Amino acid sequence: METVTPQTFKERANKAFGISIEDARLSKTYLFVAFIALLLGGILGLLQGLSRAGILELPSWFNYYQVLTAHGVLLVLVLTAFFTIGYFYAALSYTLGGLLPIVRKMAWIGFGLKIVGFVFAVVPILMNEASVMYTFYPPMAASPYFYIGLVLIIVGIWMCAFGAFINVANWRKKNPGQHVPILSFFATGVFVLLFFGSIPVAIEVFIIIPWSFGWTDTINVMVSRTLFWAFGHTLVNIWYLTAISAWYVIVPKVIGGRRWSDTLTRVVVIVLVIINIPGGFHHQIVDPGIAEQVKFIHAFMSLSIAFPSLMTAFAMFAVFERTSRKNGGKGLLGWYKKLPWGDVRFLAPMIAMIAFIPAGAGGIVQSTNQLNQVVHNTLWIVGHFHLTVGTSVILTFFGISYWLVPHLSKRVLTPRMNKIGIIQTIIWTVGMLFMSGAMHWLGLLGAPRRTSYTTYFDSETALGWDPYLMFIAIGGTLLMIGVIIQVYAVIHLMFFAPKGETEFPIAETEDDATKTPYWTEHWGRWIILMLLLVAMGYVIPLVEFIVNAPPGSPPFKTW
Ligand code: HEM
Ligand SMILES: [Cu+2]
Repeated sequence: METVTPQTFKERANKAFGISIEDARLSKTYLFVAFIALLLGGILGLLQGLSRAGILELPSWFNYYQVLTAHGVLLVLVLTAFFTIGYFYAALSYTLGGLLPIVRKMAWIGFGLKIVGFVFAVVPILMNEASVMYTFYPPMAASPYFYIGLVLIIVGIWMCAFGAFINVANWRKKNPGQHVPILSFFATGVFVLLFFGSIPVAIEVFIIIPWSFGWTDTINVMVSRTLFWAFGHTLVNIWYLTAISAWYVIVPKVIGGRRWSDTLTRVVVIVLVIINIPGGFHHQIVDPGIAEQVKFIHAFMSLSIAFPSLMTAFAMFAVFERTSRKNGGKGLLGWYKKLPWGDVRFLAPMIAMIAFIPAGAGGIVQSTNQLNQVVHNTLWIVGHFHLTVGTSVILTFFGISYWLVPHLSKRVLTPRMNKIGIIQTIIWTVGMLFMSGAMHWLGLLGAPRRTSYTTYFDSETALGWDPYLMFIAIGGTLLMIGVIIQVYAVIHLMFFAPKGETEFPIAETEDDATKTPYWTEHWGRWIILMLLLVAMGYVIPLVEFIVNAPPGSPPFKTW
């Protein structure tokens, strides 16, 4: 138990000298791994794009499905998890006056577990023993070591989640009656979702491991898929919550403005945490054995996410307009000229927000039963998530990296690096427009996802896809250039940029802001509500899958 005086001293020290060296090292290491994953995943993405366009033939020892599995694991698991943890741990350290030593230790143990788990998962992929994609749906069965790796990754993430809870709880005890600083509030929401959302996938993996070893004969396929998406869908909203934390808190500061309503911001976090998990069946709209009513509940819950999203859109544009007018912006729309378009810390998240408009609209399309039949398992879906996670989320992360990395490494963002960042953002945007646009269109033309290049015996329909597949190759090439520039920027800002202080940009609320009610801090309540909704969404279908179980399936190696 620390006494009060050294803590306040530490807090003051943090303000004066920035983040402590040890906390900075932790976050920097997490971010470094995230961007190496981007580099490797990007190379694999380009290989896929070229191979699907029929331009490149992959060797038999590293086939399309190995590449696809590794691309998915590296980008949606490694990159996002490591970035999220690196970013929020920096935020916890900065806003709560430093990490507790025990918390720092937990985050390092979590780091080690995740890296060891990753090695366990990747080796079977490289040996062609785990070409099951990142969704690893049974009855496809990988080498058991692949799943053991996943368990280690999950436990590693739990270490970080509990570390965050301990740090926040400690701060609250020392600051009774006060609101947790807003970024730490976001972090709490994210780690609550990470912890509860990964319980179902942990259960799934524990069912799969004995089956993949051959100790149990069969597996209940529907239970596995359902447990997977209870997690997978939550993961999506964890990225989303991480991205909007920067939109609400960082972007207003970067443009020289104030935050939108603190109450509204906290309500958005709470609502997302409560309503997110029971939406998973929108990934299983065409799956059999799920009552229509249950699918309807999930469709309703997924569409409800649109509500906080619209609140976010409203809040952001209000901040933009208000700040620009303060700086002399005139007319109905003329104020947009007063925004700092030449500042990569603004441009990248701004394009991310704009991309979220078509991305969210596509999501609403897919959650609709009839339209889902049209796009299910086509390249449309791939186009959709390259817009959501591959643009909205990732561009926000890129934008964060231009101040967070120099902040952590006590260096500065030079005008030259800023310009490189602007170029990177534009290349990424154009590349994604090509690639994701073509994918959406190809999906409507019936081109399947997760399928290596084939002309289906020169079928006319399949040959008709060829010109659009070229756009995937062109877009993919641009994106690869973008990846290289981005990784260069991060390495430069981490190790080579000129020394100096870089601020951690956190916007204040308006001076005349009304006081946020204290009930927003009652996390216990929100978690109980969340669990009630999870029960509403999942108890009936899971009981039905188990009570009326179809014959289970033995493991299959389909590749
Ligand atoms: C250089 C940039 C990138 C390129 C060229 C690229 C390209 C591709 C291609 C061609 C596919 C396979 C389509 C299929 O056969 O189904 C794919 C799948 C995928 N990509 Fe990317 N991508 C890139 C970046 C990203 C990023 C940044 C993310 C996420 C953060 C991402 C996440 C995914 C996921 C989750 C899949 C699906 C894997 C699966 O179906 O199992 N990609 N990508
Ligand atoms: Cu989802």
